[in-house]
Formats: sequence, C-alpha cells, structure tokens
Amino acid sequence: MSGKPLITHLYTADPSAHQFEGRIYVYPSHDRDSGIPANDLGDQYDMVDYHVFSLGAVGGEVTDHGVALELKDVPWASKQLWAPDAAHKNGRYYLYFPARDKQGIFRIGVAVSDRPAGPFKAEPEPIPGTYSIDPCSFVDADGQAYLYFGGIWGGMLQKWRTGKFDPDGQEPADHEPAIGPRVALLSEDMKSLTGDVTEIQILDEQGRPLRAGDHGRRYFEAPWMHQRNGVYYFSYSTGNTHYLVYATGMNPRGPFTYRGRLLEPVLGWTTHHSFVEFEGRSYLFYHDASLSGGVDHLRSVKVKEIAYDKDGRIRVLG
Ligand code: FUB
Repeated sequence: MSGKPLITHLYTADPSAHQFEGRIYVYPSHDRDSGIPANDLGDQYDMVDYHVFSLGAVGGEVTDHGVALELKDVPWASKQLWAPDAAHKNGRYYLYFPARDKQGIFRIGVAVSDRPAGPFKAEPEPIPGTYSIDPCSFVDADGQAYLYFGGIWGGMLQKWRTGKFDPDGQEPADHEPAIGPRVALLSEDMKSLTGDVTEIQILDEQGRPLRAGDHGRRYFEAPWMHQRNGVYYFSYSTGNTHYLVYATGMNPRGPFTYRGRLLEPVLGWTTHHSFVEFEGRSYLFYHDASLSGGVDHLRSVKVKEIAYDKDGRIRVLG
C-alpha cells in the first residue's frame, strides 16, 4: 500500500479521510490540467469538481462514487475548487470547500448531503466570516464542531492579518510572529460560524510563538485536527519548505506546541494530508506528484500507516 497511488484514473490531491458508515471515505481535490501556466499564486490549480472515494480496507479496492459537487452548481464561486473536507453531524454530511468568489477572493463554502458519497448541494452563499482556503472540520467528542482554515501566498491569508481584507497585505517580517491559521466554532446546523474567528498560536519548545522567518516550522496551509487520549494534534504544511509537521495542545483552539515533522518533502511543490483511525489502526493520507512524473498540479493520493510512541509522538511507518 505504501508508496502507491490509491487512485490512478484521475489526478487527486489534498485527501481528507474519515470513517463513515464502516468505510474510509476520502474527500480529495480533483486535479486537472487546464493549461494555465504555474505561478506562486497557484493559478495552475484550476479545479472544477470533486469526486468522493471510499475503501472497505486500506490496501483494498477504492470505489469512485463519481462527481459529488461541481463548480457550476456553486452560486457564489467563480473558480478553483481547492482542498475540501467533510463532516458528519445530526445524520447529515457536510462538505466544506474553498473557492474564489466572483470578486476573486477565496471564501469557504458548505454543501450538504444525506449520504457520505454525496451528491452535495451547495448553500447559495459562502459561510459568512470565512476567508482564505483549506477548511478542516473537526467534531469533538462533546459534539462541538470547529472549522479550521487558512493558507498564505495564493491562499491569501496574508491579506487578512487585521481580520479585514487588505489587497496589499504582506507576510510579516522574519523576526515577527508567523501568521497563524484560523479557527471558529461551527453552529449546530454546521452551516455558519458562531463567535469570533480566532488566530491559532503555534509555539516553540520555550513557549514563544514561531517566527515568520522560521520557514521549516511555521504554518503555511493544509490544517488538520485530530484528538487522541485527550491531546489535540494540529498538523499542517510548511509550504515553501515542503514539510508536513505537527503540534499538540490541550484545547482545540490552541495554543499548540510544535512537536516535529511527519513527512519530508514529497515529489511536487505542495504537501497536504489527513489522519484517520480505522479498525484499530491509524493512517496518514497524503499526496505527491509521482503519477504525473512530477507535474506539481497533477497529484495523486497515497496512504501510510502511523503509530504513536508512549509519549504521544507520531511515527510514520513505511
Ligand atoms: O490543491 C490546491 C492547493 O494546493 C490546496 O488548497 C493546498 O493545500 C495545496 O495542496
């Protein structure tokens, strides 16, 4: 299983894996080549739909459930269906996804279905108060749901440093605290935020916020939250240094303390992942660009098993 693309008939990336209805469901981006030249804003990631996949066992057959949502059916969106995530609550399934709105600003939308494979019906407007990219929805053991989001550079998080959109917004200077990902509570119906969007702090071993110049550890994009034994694991991509890393804390809203690397750089520029527990084992879903021979925007989803050390550190196996 380790090292082989799970899906070979489509290019897929940014896998969000969940256990629903006794299977592993994977919600990835669906990469395609629309001919747009590559740039640092990620215009080449020009996706227009999502497929949902499921597996009855890791290493077993992967079912493609077909198109679950199309850009043309999202009333507020203009382009770029980037990394999605899904959640299950109150008997319904929710697909969270970023896209540029008609003004070209990334927002986060939600679409709803009665089934984990969809099809999903998009709400007419993006979720009020959301911005940037890479939503991760996390339903805690007490039933409270959270939405994490944010990505710098093409994901525009540097333009939201004050909480308002500044078209000229830049990354902080190297000695300043790094830009943090965002988190907010989701409402009971999972379609809006309740309370404020807050910036998550990621700290070093001395309890100091990671600096913007700490490119090997600071947040860039691809947030994922999971909880184990009462510890909250916040993992993410460092972007331009291409690591998948994680931090831990005792509260789902942070702060989190940096713990280490999960993956060294993979083939391709981006790195994005999720964790899922299934039948007593734990897995890391991720992507690289091996299926396309290294074309950054034509990626393929893969999976590795993981284990936890006695002190809760994650070890990636294989
Ligand atoms: O797939 C488009 C973007 O690339 C995602 O939103 C980022 O996380 C990166 O993987």
